[in-house]
This record gives sequence, structure tokens and C-alpha cells, in this order.
Amino acid sequence: MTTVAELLIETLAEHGVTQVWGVVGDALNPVTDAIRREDRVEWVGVRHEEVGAFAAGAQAQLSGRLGVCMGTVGPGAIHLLNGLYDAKKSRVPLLAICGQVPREDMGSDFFQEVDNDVLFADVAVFSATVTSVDQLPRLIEQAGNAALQERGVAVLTLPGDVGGMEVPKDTPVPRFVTEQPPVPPTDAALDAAAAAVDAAATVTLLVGHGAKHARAEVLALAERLQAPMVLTLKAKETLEHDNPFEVGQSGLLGNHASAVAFERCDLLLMVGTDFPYTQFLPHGTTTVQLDADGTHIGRRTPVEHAVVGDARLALTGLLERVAARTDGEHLDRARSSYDAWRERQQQFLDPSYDRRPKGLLRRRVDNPEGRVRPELLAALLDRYADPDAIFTVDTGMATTWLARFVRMSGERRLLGSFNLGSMANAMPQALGAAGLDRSRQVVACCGDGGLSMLLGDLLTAASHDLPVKLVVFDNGRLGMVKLEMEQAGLPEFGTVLHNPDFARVAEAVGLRGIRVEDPHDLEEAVRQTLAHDGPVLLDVLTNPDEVSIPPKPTLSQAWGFAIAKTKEAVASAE
Ligand SMILES: Cc1ncc(C[n+]2csc(CCOP(=O)(O)OP(=O)(O)O)c2C)c(N)n1
Repeated sequence: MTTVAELLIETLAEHGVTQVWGVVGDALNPVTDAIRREDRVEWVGVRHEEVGAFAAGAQAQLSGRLGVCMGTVGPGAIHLLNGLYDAKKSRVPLLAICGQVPREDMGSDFFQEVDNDVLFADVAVFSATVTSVDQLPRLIEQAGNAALQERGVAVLTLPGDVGGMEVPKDTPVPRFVTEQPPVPPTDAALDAAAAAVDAAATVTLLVGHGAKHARAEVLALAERLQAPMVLTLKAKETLEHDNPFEVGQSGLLGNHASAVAFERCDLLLMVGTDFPYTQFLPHGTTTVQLDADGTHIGRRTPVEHAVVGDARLALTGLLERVAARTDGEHLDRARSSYDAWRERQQQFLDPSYDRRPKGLLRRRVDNPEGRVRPELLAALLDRYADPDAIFTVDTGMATTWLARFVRMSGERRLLGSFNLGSMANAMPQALGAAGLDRSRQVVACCGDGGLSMLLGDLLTAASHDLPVKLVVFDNGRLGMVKLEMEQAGLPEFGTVLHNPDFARVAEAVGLRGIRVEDPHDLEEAVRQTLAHDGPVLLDVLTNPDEVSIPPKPTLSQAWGFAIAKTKEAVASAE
């Protein structure tokens, strides 16, 4: 005989799922029992379900297969929510298997009862409660197909008495549809876009994650148009390396060269990007937008020419139509600005460098205790991490340091909560990545606020032998919020974190722990961390007053900073 739970787990194993993440309990006991007896699927018990959702989401991003997490009745399911929203916004195929009270108690406000189909209505592309074996195998198939085809979250809820029910003998094992043939753009759209491109004196490309499979084509187009290429953070992974046209990122973590590239272009060509920070985009230019998803067209900036279709096909179509250019002045100007900026960044890698920016942001970066500059830590991770390392990064200042100092080699991967912007994603995502391949190096760049939010799951790294390298940018602050407050002219408030020695915490739970307080110890510590053959946490006390300067700091940001610093000085003198 086969039970509902066994059919579900066999389906997932056939699809290629190798791990399921969650917390065991009540309604889901038949499911975990089926996993226990299925050799192809490993159960990873986490301490907080949110960690399971983030880890499974990371696995889906890396493997292209369905990620799977579980949360049992009521609170266990609710704990998944933040990780599920991250998957939704990153467009990641994720299946959440959730528990429910037994069918006879449903609808009676029973102990722990929560209506999952209502709870998950906003986050899920598909959500259903299995109330009869007659719904199988179709509900399983629909859930998997919805997650994979719509690249989102599917939720299957099993009431307590359903998981162990027997399915009819000849019930076929559901199979999921994974093919997604690329949609070609129309000739008319390509003709109009190409004519606009040819009419423009200068073109700048803004390229996002949607072009990740079209690297050769996007580079060929940049060469043909002599166009600088601003990359979104999500495009960095595949497009940064060996790319003579890229000028880094825009937005708060970007650099001045992107502003040069935007300000001086007649035409902005957006490829596979939904970059949301409109204030950084150029104004008064003609815009051409290529996107596989027509709902993305024009939602960030007015678009004169829309090309809806697969990025590779659309770029190939443009390459067949646009004229080659020989004038490289626009490209050279943006690239020179980029080279100069990268050169200046190197100064931060000298521990004795005293930074005094010129102009509006002139001020001294306080570092009275001689703490490690976060830039140096990121640069050393870049230097010593494997060429195919997987990096995960927490939302916060760590994202800026990684964006600026860690280069993607082509084989390196980069995961973050880049659309939801949740804290505490880096450690869970690293666990997920390590679970897929324990021999590949996984480096998590964690904020101290982010790490401590889901700290309990350090235990998962130890107990499931997940050899993650957890690097804590320990500035004793909710640093990004400190920066926000100061740019707005508010004195820093509520951002100080009274942290433990995270290295000792790590040791206590079974990881190796290394702590660095003196910049001179950093290089050796980074080497040891990355070379350690098991889970390890490197706790680095970094300077909380290190700030990042955006591509075009505004007058109000600079004033705000000055005012906030004055208020803080007054407060500390009182
Ligand atoms: C779950 C969640 N809560 C709050 C925020 C708002 N927020 C964004 S960054 C940040 C501070 C992050 O601090 P930390 O992890 O220490 O990193 P740092 O910025 O200091 O490098 C906060 C509170 C958020 N993005 N996500």
C-alpha cells in the first residue's frame, strides 16, 4: 500500500529533490516518516521554519529544481512565511508542505488551527488543502507545476488524518512539467527598437538577471553599440567577469561610473531588469526595454519601445538589426570613471588609511579603536575564496561591501534577499547551498543583526554537517539603519547591538569559532576560515562608522549626515 505522504515524497524524489527542510510534528509525521524511508531524500531538521524556507529557496535558485520546506499545524506554517515571501519575490519555485488539524476539526477554531489557504493566499501561486485521496495525484501535480511554471510558491496542506491515508493501488506517481520554451519577440517590436537605437548618439545598457542566459549576446550588443553596461546586483553573478563594458552597479550600493553612464546617454536600453530605484535612472532619455515579462514594461520609468520576449532571442534580433559604431567616447568616459573609482577603493584595503572624502561628504570616518574596515574583510574573502565559491549575503551594509569588493569569476554564485530585502537570509541560504553539495565552498557574509535574528540555526550547521563558512561583519550595529538615520539628519537611535562573542557561541554549539579584533590578524584568520574542513564562524569586529557613498549623493543626504553627527556629538557630550 502507498499513503498520501509516500506518494508525495516519491514524486519529489523522482523530480530530483534531495532534501526537505523543516520542523517535524503532528500532522506531518507521516510525511517525515516517508522521508525517513526514502533513500533519495534527506531530512534537514531546522530550529526555525523560516530558516527551512530560506534554505529550500536557495536550493531552488541554485539547482533550478523545486525547493521543499515544511511547517506543521498553525505556528509552524506561519514561521515559514518570510522565507516564502523571499521566494515569491525572487521568483523561485518552492513547495511548502504544511500541516493542518484533522478534517473533522477543521473550521471549529480548533487548537492551533489556522486557515492555511487564507494565510498563504498572497504569497502562493497555488495553495490547496488535501481533504480527500480522490484529489490525488492531481493536486500534487498542480502544486509542482504551478511552482515551476509560474516560478513561485506552492503550498500543499495536509490535515492530520490525511497524510497516512492509503491512495488507490494504481495511482500513478505525479510528474512535473519543467520545460519553459523561450517566447520570441515580434519583428515589429524589434524593428522599432532597433531604429530608435540607431537614431541615438549614445546608448547605455542596464542589464539584469533576466539576461543571465544571454551573456554572449549582451556582450556582443555592448560591443556593437560601444555602450557601457550598468549591472544590477543580481546580474553581477553572470555578467561581471571578463566584461570590458561593465561599470558596476547603480543604486545605493553602486558607484559614480554608473551615474556617468546614465547621465550621458541618449538612449537607455534595459535588458531583463526590474531595477526599482527610479531616482538613479536617467531622465529625459529614450528608453527601450526588453523583458520576458510584459508586466515589467514601464513600471520603473517611461518606456518608448517595449520588446517582450526572451532576452537571448530579443538581443539576437537586435544584433541582426542595429548598426555597428566606432565612436567609443561614451564607453571610454564611463569606463575611465569606473577604473578610477576601483583604484580609489583599493585605499580602504590599507589598514592605516585615514579616509577624508572631498566635497559635501567631507568628514572623518571615526575609527578610534582601529577596528577592521569591512571593505578589507570583503576584499580578503574575494582573494582567498574558491573560484567556484557560493556567496550568500545578508541585507544590510554587507551587501555593499560584497557588491564592491567581491568579484564574480563566472563560476562563483551569489545569493541574497535581493527582492524582499529581508534580514537574516545569508546563513539559512548558505545552509541550503551547502546541503546541495557539501564539497563546494559556501561563504555567508552575515550582518551581526542578521545572524543573531536566526542564531539558533547555527546548530543546524553542526548537527547536519553543513560545512558553511559564516563570516560576521560585526559592527555592533544595525548598520544600514544607522546610515539611513544619519543621512536623514536623525541621530543614531536604537541601532546599537550588545553582541556576544559570536566565535565563542559558535564553539559552544559545535562549530569552529574564530574572532578577529585587530586588523593585522585578519588575513590569516580569513585563510584559516576558508580552509577549515567543516562549519566555521569568523567573527570580525568591524568599524561601525564606515559609510558607503552612493553614485550621486544628494545635498540633503550630505546635510543630514552633518546634522546627525553634530546631534550625536552633542548627545555624547551631555
Ligand atoms: C526582517 C527585517 N527586519 C528589519 C529590516 C530593516 N533593516 C534593513 S537592514 C537592517 C540592519 C541590518 O543590520 P545588520 O544585520 O547588523 O547589518 P549591517 O547593516 O550592520 O551590516 C534593518 C533593521 C529588514 N530588512 N528585515
